[in-house]
Amino acid sequence: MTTILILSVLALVAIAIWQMTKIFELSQLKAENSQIANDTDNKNNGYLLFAFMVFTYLITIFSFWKYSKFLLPEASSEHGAEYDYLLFVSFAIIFVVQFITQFLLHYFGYKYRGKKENKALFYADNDRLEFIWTIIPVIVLAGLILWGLYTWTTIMDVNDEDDPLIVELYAQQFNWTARYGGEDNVLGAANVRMIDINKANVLGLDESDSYATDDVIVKELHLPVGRKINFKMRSQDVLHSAYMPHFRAQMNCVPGMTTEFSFTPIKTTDQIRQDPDVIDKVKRTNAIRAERAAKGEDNSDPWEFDYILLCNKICGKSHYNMQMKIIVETQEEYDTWMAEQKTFAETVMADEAKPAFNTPKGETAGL
Ligand SMILES: [Cu+2]
Repeated sequence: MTTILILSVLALVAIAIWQMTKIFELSQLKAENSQIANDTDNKNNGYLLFAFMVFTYLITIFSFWKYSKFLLPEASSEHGAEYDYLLFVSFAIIFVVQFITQFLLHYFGYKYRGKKENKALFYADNDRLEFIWTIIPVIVLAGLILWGLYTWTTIMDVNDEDDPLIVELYAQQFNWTARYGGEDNVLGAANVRMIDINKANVLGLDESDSYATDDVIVKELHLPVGRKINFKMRSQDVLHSAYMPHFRAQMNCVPGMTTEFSFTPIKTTDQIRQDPDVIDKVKRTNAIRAERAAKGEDNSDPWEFDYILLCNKICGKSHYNMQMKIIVETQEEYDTWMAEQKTFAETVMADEAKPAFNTPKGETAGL
């Protein structure tokens, strides 16, 4: 409310000054009152053009200096490095080209500003120039697109080579559930039509399918480092998007179909926590949280970095909070954790009173 008041006062003051200047101009009858720009006007505009260019360059440098820290840390998946390199090269080209073209645009605007004695030259076209400024972008863009397509097809080649771990990511408004294939690494059949809330069969697993009995349903995703993971995504209600930024992975979750994405995590959670960028981010976040704690506000307990699965499609009003923790650990740690989890047979199929999924330690199950 105060902001609106201040803004209205500022607007009124600006209008008052403008009106007073008008009155002042009208009272100066002898002053030149031409609407046609003279040499001085053109020169001033030329200088302003230069000033604007310097402003854009300075704000670019400022943004790099101030906001680079918000970029993601180094990729934690095998394909991530190439993805990042492609993005870096694209940005570098855009940056260099815009730096040069902005300079030329503003410099020529200044150099050929209006002058009384100047006459415009009639210059219809120049085939060679047009050829040059067409062929250079064509070559650069074709290179980037071909490289991008090659990277895309390599990343999106989801296959069963190298014994991948199969994990289902199940999206619904507004939470994620993950399912492992169990001992046989094969997911049992499932369909939204078979969801049985009374039995807490929340993923709609087919109880008669033998592959489903050893499936493990969890609310915290654990991945063994160095092993290829093949994700199979399903959605219960609307379009969601499984987004794992630190692994440079994203795939839409579409109701009625299964989508796939595959990657190999290369850094454990413990390792990424040692990354200088991550240490810095944790420090900054905890400084803010300490301030909040001092004021007695919420969200003030110290934060520890964790990989995260987010929803990246605006799927409803609690979309912002649709997330699941990801823990990347050694094969041994993963095996120990998996051994503690209950299978689908041990939960839903054995006892109707128990929930059909495992909950992280210290949390109680709820639907
Ligand atoms: Cu969502």
